[in-house]
Amino acid sequence: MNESLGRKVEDLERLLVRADLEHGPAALASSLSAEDMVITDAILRHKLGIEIFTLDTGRLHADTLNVISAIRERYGYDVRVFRPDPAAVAEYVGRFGRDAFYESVELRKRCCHIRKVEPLERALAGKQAWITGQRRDQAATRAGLNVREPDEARGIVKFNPLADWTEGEVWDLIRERDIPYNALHDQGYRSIGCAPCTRPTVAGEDVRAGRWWWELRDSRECGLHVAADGRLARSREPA
Ligand code: ADX
Ligand code: SF4
Repeated sequence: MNESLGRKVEDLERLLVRADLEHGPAALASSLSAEDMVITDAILRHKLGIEIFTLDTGRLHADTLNVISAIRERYGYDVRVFRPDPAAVAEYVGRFGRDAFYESVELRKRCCHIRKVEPLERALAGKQAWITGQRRDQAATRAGLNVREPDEARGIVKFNPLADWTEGEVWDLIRERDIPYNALHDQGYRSIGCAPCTRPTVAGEDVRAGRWWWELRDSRECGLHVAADGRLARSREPA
């Protein structure tokens, strides 16, 4: 491993230990994609007390769900799975149609709210800190991301330990440590969300070009990382 990546890995591990000891109970929100697997590996190889959960929206690819078994096989750890409220899903599907998210940004955000945002609230209940795999260079909306930021809406701390990592560094570590990963990444998927809202990207496109690709760039966030009052949760604390 080159020196610069080695230093980033040390920083990552140090930050996770701190999140566990000083900000626990803490949890990693894992979408089961490459970035989250780098963090998962660091948590589980050091047997930290950080919980790892995923939000199973009911619309994920089978390959994404297979990562849960891969984690169990490799590390003997059962990822905690949160699912949407079945009554809320049934109401949306009955009123608007299962795939109504293609019709408008409003209906798309409503679907994300039911399938991701509300389950996230349940997943974070009782937690003092949460950890994400977001990186600054994933999107213009993430350029201001800090490694540590206050989650003001919830009154807890949010850590984005890979904020300054590049996509290449994520993959270098995955190869170096033979970390399990979502098979879709080998089929051109660089950022992976729900199956009907994610497509592979082609050369020259940006990392998140395959997410909600039918929408304008600025609306392409699912609401997990937006403050409750609708503002983007921006950092005010230094790293
Ligand atoms: S997002 O718009 O779907 O949130 P992205 O896929 O880039 O964007 O994910 C960014 C981070 O949000 C992930 O690293 C992870 O921490 C969290 N996240 C996204 N989707 C999920 C999910 N289904 N379950 C748990 N965490 C998730
Ligand atoms: Fe619904 Fe698509 Fe959002 Fe998944 S990403 S919750 S399917 S709108």
